[in-house]
Amino acid sequence: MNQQTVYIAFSTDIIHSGHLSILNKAVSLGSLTVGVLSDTAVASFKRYPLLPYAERKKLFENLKGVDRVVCQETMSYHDVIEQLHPDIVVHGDDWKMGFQKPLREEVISLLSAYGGKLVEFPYTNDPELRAIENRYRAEAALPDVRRGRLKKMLGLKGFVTAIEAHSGITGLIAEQTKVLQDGRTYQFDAMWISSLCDSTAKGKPDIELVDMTSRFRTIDDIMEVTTKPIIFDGDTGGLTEHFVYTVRTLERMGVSMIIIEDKTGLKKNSLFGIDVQQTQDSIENFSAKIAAGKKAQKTKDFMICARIESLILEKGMEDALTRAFAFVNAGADAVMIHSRKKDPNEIKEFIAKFRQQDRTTPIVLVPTSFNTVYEEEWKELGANIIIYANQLTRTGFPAMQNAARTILENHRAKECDDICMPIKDIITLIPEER
Ligand code: SPV
Ligand code: MG
Repeated sequence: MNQQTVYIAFSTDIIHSGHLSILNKAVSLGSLTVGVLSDTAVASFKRYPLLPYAERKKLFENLKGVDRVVCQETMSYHDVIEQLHPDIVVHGDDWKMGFQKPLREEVISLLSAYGGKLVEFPYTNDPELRAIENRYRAEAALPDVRRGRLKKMLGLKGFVTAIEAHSGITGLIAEQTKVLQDGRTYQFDAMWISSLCDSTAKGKPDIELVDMTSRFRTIDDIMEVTTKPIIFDGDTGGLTEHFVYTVRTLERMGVSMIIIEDKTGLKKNSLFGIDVQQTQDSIENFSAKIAAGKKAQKTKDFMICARIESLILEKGMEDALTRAFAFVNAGADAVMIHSRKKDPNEIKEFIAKFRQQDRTTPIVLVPTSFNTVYEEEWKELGANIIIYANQLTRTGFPAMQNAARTILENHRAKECDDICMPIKDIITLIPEER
C-alpha cells in the first residue's frame, strides 16, 4: 500500500504525554518524519535548549512509529517542505494565533503548491506542562546555570546580541521581546547593565558615583524576573583591591561577564570623548587588574572583558591594538573596542587588524554612534557581541517627559490617554506566575 508521508516538527527537549499524543495521531496518518529544530532555531524561538540537538534527535529516533528524524534548521518550514514534499504536515492548533501565525500561513501556501495538507490537532494547554516550563525557568535563573549561558551561546552561535536593562521592567522587555521575520525568530540573547543607564535611572551622572552595592541591587531586580545572561558594565573596575571582590560577587550572583575600561581617576562617559578630561590607565596597571580579577574568580564560566578607550581618547589605532593584545595576554576573555565616530571605519579597521593575529578572542562592540552597520556584517567582519547600550533609556524617558508636559498643558489627563499603554497591557507585560 502506498502510505502517505507525514511531517511534524518539535522544538522540545522534554517529551511529555501531550507530545506523545500528537505524535501517535501523526503516526496514524502515514509514514512519519520528525523534524527536530536546530539548537540555534530553538534558542532564537524560545530559550537555550536544555539538551543539545544531537540528544534531542536521539530521543525522537527512539520513539515508536517514527520512521526518520531530520534537522529543521529554522523556524520556517520552507526548506524541509521543499525538500521532503510531505503529503501531510501535522501541528497543534495553537499557532493559528499569536506570533507563529505567519509560519502557519507559509506552510499552507507551500503545501497548496503541490496538493499537500495541513492537519491540526487541538493544543493541550495542560497545567502540568506549564509547571514543567516554569520549573525550567526557575532552573535557568539559577546563578550556576545563568552564568555559563553566555559562553555556551558564544560557542553555539559565535555571535550574540544584548540590550540594555536598568530595572525589572526593562529586564522583562529585554527578556520577552520577539520578532518573527522571514520565518525566523529574533530576540536578544543577553542583557547589558549599562553604567550610563543605571546612573540615569537613579538621576545621577555616569561618573562611578552610583556605588557597587546599588549597582548589585539593580542586577538583583533584573535577575529576579528574567533568565537571560547578564553582561555588567563595570566602569574602570575601581581599585584592583576592590575589583577582586566585585568579580567574586558578580560571579556568585550569576552574572556572565564584566566589562572594564582602561581608564583611571574620575571616569566620564566615553561618548563625551576628549570634550572632557579623562585619563587612560597604563597598560601595566590595567593588565595587573585583569590578571587579579581572573585569579579571583572561582568558576570557568565567568568572563572578564577588557574595554579599550584609545580611539575614544584619540590615541590612535596602534595604541588600541597594542593594548588589546596586552590585555588578552594578561588574561582578558574578550576585548571591547569603542568609538564615538559615526563612521564605522576605525572599528572595522581594528577588527581586521586584531583578527590578523587573534582569531578566537571574542570582540565586543557598542554601536551607539557607528550605528549604520547591520548585525550580519559585524558578524562577517569577526565581531562576536553587539550591545545596544542605551536605547530603552533614550526612548523611555522622553516618552515620560512628553506625558508630564501633556498633562501640564491640558490641566487634565485625558489628552495623555492616547499615548498611554492600556493598563491591561501592563498585565501581559508582567507575568504573574513565574
Ligand atoms: C554604558 O552604556 O554605560 C557604556 C557604553 O559604558 S557608552 O555609554 O557608550 O560609553
Ligand atoms: Mg558605562
